Amino acid sequence: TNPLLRASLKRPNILITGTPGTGKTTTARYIAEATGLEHVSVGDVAKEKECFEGRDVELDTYILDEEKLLDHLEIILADGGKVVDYHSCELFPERWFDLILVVRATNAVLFDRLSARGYSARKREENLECEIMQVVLDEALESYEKEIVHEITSETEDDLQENAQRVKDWLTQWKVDCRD
Ligand code: DAT
Repeated sequence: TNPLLRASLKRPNILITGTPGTGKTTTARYIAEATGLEHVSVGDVAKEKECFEGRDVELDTYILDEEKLLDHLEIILADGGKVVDYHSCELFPERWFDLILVVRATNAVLFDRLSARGYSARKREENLECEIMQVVLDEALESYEKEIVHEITSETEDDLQENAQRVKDWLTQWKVDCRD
């Protein structure tokens, strides 16, 4: 397609991903507020549109109807300008996103947050291991161009401001690049 047309019609979509508890939702909300982009919680869309096939009792999670979820998301993301948050990233088509932020957390921070959430010991351990093994980061690097994948942290108010500023700067550059 004509890049000029694309630039004038489309805004970028940004994916905020990471292990549960790392700070995706907090970061995505803050970035949306700071940039004027719209926050889309994939978990909320899945719930609203009932994209579940059942419940995994052992893992204490829902079983996702991926196809149904992706169909709904495709429509939501079509016009761009969305800040999407989800704890996984390999299920989405690569073309959907222009920037991928992987939120990382230290073991101690994540342990406290997951405990505060009332996660079972098993679920907490699984998520801690996921973070230690950098599962989501590797997933992102395998699913998207390395150049658009960035690690960030979200522990303090300063982090939120800094991350939002980075995205604002990135958006400015993105618009310039689209004009070229
Ligand atoms: P996620 O969406 O990745 O599961 P979250 O955004 O709900 O994580 O954050 C988990 C907890 O950590 C929540 O109590 C808010 C807190 N938190 C996240 N980022 C923070 C930050 N930059 N400063 C202070 N608290 C933060």
